[in-house]
Amino acid sequence: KAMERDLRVAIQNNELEMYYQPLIETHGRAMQGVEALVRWNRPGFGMVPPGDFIPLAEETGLIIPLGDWILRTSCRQATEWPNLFVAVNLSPTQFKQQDLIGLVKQVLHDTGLTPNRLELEITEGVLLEQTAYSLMTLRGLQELGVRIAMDDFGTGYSSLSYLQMFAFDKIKLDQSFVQELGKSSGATSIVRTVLDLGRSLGMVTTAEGVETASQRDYLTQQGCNQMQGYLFSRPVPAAEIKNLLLRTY
Ligand code: G
Ligand code: G
Ligand code: MN
Ligand code: NA
Repeated sequence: KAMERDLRVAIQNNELEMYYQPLIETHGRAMQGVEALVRWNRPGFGMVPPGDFIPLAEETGLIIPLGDWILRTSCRQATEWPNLFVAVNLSPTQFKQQDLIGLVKQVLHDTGLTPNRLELEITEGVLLEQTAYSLMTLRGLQELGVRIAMDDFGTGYSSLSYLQMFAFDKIKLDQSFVQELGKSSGATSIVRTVLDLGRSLGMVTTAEGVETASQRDYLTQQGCNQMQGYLFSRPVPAAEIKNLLLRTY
């Protein structure tokens, strides 16, 4: 397929770029970290969203070199923002790749990023099979000093049992619940309950997809630790993060 060929070339030719979206600490309303989100400026096509090419990269195995590039680039760029952490998404194939722990260790060493400034985001789909192996991998990453976030929390099938089994450092409440706040009492209860649950398990809670001041205010009132969404900032190129650091939210 043409897209597969082009993606292969793109990884070699630097057509990919990392964008970063601020994560805001609720009380101080200051940027505490960023989520790294990959973009592909495909010649002749313009910006291709990751939802279109990450699945292709997963199917073709290109996710391994692509994921390596994403992790390295994100860690290197994060060293320019001394007080921020960087959160990098790991796809299922990346999570299961040979010696992921060795790769993360090597990238931290090569870039000089302190381990406690790296967060890895995984979805529960990653954990569905090979539970023993997944547990070992998660523990090994945490032993490096890296934090693990459960992404898109609430959208999968077995979220609660995974929370019991795996000691995540953070849960990221999926944006679908945040966007229903104030519209459906069910979603409002779910948000409150997930935040309580995260807190009682000693996990940091983050809400994604915050778009309105009333969503922000409800999440603040419910003790959500961090927020992310268009209300604060869209994902931006690396060069723009320094300007956003001076802003209040
Ligand atoms: O950036 P955007 O909101 O369009 O991302 C769409 C989807 O692509 C999300 O599910 C996101 O997790 C995924 N995605 C974005 N960037 C990366 C990345 O660097 N690595 C992986 N594995 N997935 C990513
Ligand atoms: O699946 P994951 O959570 O990794 O991906 C985050 C996705 O959510 C990215 O595609 C990002 O661009 C998108 N996103 C971030 N903030 C908002 C928001 O406020 N509203 C919406 N609709 N999408 C958002
Ligand atoms: Mn994510
Ligand atoms: Na998410």
